[in-house]
Amino acid sequence: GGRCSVVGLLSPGNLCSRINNSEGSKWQRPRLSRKSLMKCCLVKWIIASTTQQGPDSSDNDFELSMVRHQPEGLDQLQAQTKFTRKELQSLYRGFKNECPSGLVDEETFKLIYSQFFPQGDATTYAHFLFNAFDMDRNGSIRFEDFVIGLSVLLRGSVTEKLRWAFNLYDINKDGYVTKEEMLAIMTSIYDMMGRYTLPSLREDSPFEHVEKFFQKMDRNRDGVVTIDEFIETCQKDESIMASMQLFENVI
Ligand SMILES: [Ca+2]
Ligand SMILES: [Ca+2]
Repeated sequence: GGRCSVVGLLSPGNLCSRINNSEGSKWQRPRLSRKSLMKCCLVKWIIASTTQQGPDSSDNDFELSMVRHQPEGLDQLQAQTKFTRKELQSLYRGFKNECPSGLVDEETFKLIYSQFFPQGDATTYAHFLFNAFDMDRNGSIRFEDFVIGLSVLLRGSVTEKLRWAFNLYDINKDGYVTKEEMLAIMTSIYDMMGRYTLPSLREDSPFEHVEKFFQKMDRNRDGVVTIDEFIETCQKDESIMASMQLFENVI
């Protein structure tokens, strides 16, 4: 099917295969494959658009007439991301197809996620996710920012991913994650996944989850979680890390 296999991805085994936790040994670079790329909704969204194209479509004309924002040179993007040149090219091709203006807006994110998660309400989650990608907060995401974000999420180190997650959780981007912010993100993910959430997750409400996380993460008990607290706690606590994985499975 064309849907994200949320349930399969949520299993803790998925996490363990990616992180070698013995004696805090180093993050191992995952094997890169098209299959792993295609687990990502955003990637599926743009790749699908190019494969649906008819054989008679004229790419050259399309590029000349429609593309207003060229990427900053593939060389530079290749250096900034962990994508190959070929991957960047196909991502760009799909991106141009879906977004001829060269920019993605929040509405598009909402459409993408409501397509992948039709059983729930993806509106709020799409809003938060969009804001995490939209670094300069101008309401649109350029191709460059889009692939740099994807590169971190799909192929970044654990620390890079956690930094990205922190940025997602820090809704007002003030450098601190409050319990309310964490609850808002978790609730939005639960809302989006609807009835396809794992039974074990359904039993715990988002509120209970957040309470547990927050107790562990707010090490100095000042009511907010900093990036250092976040990263340290996540890296030391396997169960938190597994739960943090939740967000990674809905991108
Ligand atoms: Ca905040
Ligand atoms: Ca704190």
